[in-house]
Order: sequence, then structure tokens, then C-alpha cells
Amino acid sequence: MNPARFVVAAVALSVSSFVFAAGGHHGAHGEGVNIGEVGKASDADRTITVQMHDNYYEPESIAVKPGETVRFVVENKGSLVHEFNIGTAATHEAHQEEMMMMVNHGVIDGGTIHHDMMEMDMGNGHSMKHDDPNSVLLEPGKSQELVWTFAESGTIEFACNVPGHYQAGMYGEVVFD
Ligand SMILES: [Cu+2]
Repeated sequence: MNPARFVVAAVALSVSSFVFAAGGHHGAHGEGVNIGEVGKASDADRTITVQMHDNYYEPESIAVKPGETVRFVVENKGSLVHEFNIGTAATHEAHQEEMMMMVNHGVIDGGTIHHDMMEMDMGNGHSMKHDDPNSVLLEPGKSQELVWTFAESGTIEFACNVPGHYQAGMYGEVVFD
């Protein structure tokens, strides 16, 4: 491969891996808060286990250092589908609308995720795939890792955007030490 082209491709990749709260369709409120990006497990010094219950998290808040990479192990201990999503209050609000659509179409049904239905074309070029890099969506009894590199600061929350869960208190604060 031409070395110059390789550099360009690498830069493009690193830029696109950033997730900004104002990016894409999540930017309804244009806050522009940098919530961080997907990290490398080899950069993580700590593992934080996050348990999801009906409808709260354990722990209820997470303290991180500015720029820290954390390996999260997210476990769904509840009886319903739950999400662990790193974002801002605004991105969570926007994502709740998408999740409402998933429930309305039966993609999420109580304790079940119908993965086959996520492939369905919604007619506008969009599907209901849930593949946001800042989120894991789990059925009861399931667990999944998420490695995340936080930005230097910001008002960030982790939250479950399954309809009604955020309103029931299923969110917590990321506190920068
Ligand atoms: Cu939930």
C-alpha cells in the first residue's frame, strides 16, 4: 500500500471513531459534549462491573479520571431488557425516541430482543439495528463488555433508554475525579 494513503486512512479512522453528543441523529440539542470514544482493552487499568436491575443500576454512579479508559462488564440481572448507554441527557432523550420505535415494532418485547427484526428496513434506508458504539443492550441473564475512553471532562450520564426506564430512575452520573 502507498504509505501516504495509509496515513490518510488511519487519520480518517481515528476521527470517525470519536463519538460526539452532537453527531449524527443524536445531536438533537447540539450540545457538542465530547462523551469519549471506544477504547482498547489493553489501555484499561480498571474493570468496573455494572449490574442492571429492574429499573436501576448498581453502582448508581461511576467515578473516572479525565481521559481514563475503563473496561466495563455489564450484566443484566433484571427480568427485562436493559441498556447501558454512555451519553448526555440530550443524547439519551433522543435515543429514547428510537427505542420507543423498537418497542412499538416489537423488536424489544419485555425480556426479549428480536434480533431478526432489527434487520428490517424501515423504508427510509434505516433499520432498527442497535449498534451504537457507546451502548450495550442486553436480555436478562446476559453480559457484555464495553471498553470506553472518556474525554477530559463533561456532564455525562449512563442510562437505560428502554421506554420508561430512564423516567423510573435508571440512569447514573459519570463523575470526573
Ligand atoms: Cu432498563
